[in-house]
Amino acid sequence: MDSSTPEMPQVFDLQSTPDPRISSLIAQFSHQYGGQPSYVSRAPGRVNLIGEHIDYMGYGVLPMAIEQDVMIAARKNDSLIIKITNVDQKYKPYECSANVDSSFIDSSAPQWYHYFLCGYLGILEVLQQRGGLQAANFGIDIMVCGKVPPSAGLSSSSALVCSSALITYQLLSQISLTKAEMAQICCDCERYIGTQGGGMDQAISFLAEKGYAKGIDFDPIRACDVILPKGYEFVISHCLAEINKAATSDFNQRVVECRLACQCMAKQLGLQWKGLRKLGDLQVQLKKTLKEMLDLVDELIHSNPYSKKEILELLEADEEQLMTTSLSSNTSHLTHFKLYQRAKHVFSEAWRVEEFKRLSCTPEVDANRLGELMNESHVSTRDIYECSHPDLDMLTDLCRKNGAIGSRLTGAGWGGCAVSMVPQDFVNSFMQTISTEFYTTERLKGKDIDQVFFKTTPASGACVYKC
Ligand code: ADP
Ligand code: NG1
Ligand code: MG
Repeated sequence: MDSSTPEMPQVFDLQSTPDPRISSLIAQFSHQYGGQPSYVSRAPGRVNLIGEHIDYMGYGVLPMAIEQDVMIAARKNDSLIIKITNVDQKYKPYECSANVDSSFIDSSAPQWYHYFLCGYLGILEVLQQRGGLQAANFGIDIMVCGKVPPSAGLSSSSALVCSSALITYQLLSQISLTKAEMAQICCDCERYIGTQGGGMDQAISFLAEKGYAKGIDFDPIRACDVILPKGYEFVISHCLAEINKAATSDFNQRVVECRLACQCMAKQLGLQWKGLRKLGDLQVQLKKTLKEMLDLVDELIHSNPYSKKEILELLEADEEQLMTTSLSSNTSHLTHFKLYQRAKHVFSEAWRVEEFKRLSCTPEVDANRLGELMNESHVSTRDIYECSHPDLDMLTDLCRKNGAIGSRLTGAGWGGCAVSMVPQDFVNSFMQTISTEFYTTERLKGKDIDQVFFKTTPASGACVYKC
């Protein structure tokens, strides 16, 4: 791997960058496998400041990487077997042939090691397509150490997938891939787990830079720096409800509802609807502004849920066709779809991202307005996208009442974390009050408060350490 340009994931020499956590991971690896790893990869989780559930519709988002990451220590073995272990005993060890394919990942019953296999397969397939690799003639010893709170909207899944792809890439090292290419590969291969995400998490995990939030755009994936207002802190608070997005159909249901909204609008406008899957692409074809798209939703879509029968009639399609053009295996059973509400959220949220980016680069930035946009985003995800959780709503309310100028759910939702924008002068009293009022012993159930409630600043992107 060539790490000589900023476009490539960086490789550091561990001798010159000692780190106690890496040393501990290496020691545990050596104990498990009887020898040192060749490399350790690290990929961060992220907090999304604004732009929720719009990446998969082609719209830009505004995340920053967090300090918490997933590290993987690895070396090749000559057994043709991948041995996967985790420093956390709750994730049981697993072994499989190095010659697996994506059908091996059972999306109806996702397991933790499937996320590793997603990243591994993403790279293996690229090597098969571009590097002429026929079959794996190697095995790999793996040990994972993750610090991103899992199932909490901080992207622990993608940190694991990206770290896996990066270590596989480094170990097999046959072709050169840029950070943006790695991000796209990881966006595609994480879908093997079943969720049809849009690429935000993988993009920020690779393209993050210390000190900067990033405006991320898609098709192709690219990132630009976003300056955050001075005098404010971003605080992450976990409402302590966890949800694994691959284990339920909620996430894909939202993706499918947006896709159907796009296709039903396109059909009524006489466009070729079958190839259209993203509201962002529909907007480009129509050459309209986001405000005009919001009006178009009022004109073309009714606010009652659509039955599957009504959609089939509108699209002049049969069930089989709808399966290939629009649905996923875990949404084929659904009988009703909320097209109006989902499309309204997507266009309005895309507009809020644009507004947030525009305002944050003005010289006299109006931080209160940025906070308002975050609050409006929360209301939209809660009320019309219906992806919040009562505890998360209560927590964001509490944050606003105690000094946050903006507070919203971050990540997919249905539980997980809020991100709040808090004036620096109030942040200590804010942290104190939320600790006492929300993080009671009964709620924490033995969890360490520092791992679920913390200030964050933009961290750096994925990299590799040579052992
Ligand atoms: P998130 O919002 O954190 O991305 P997801 O539901 O997408 O939540 O993914 C959570 C899943 O990722 C977990 O159920 C687990 O399978 C996997 N995972 C996350 N962190 C780790 C870890 N440290 N070790 C093993 N698996 C992990
Ligand atoms: P989390 O909560 O990290 O699993 C998911 C998607 C993102 C994005 C957000 C909502 C994946 C891998 N991640 O994030 O692409 O759609 O929800 O904005 O599917
Ligand atoms: Mg995830």
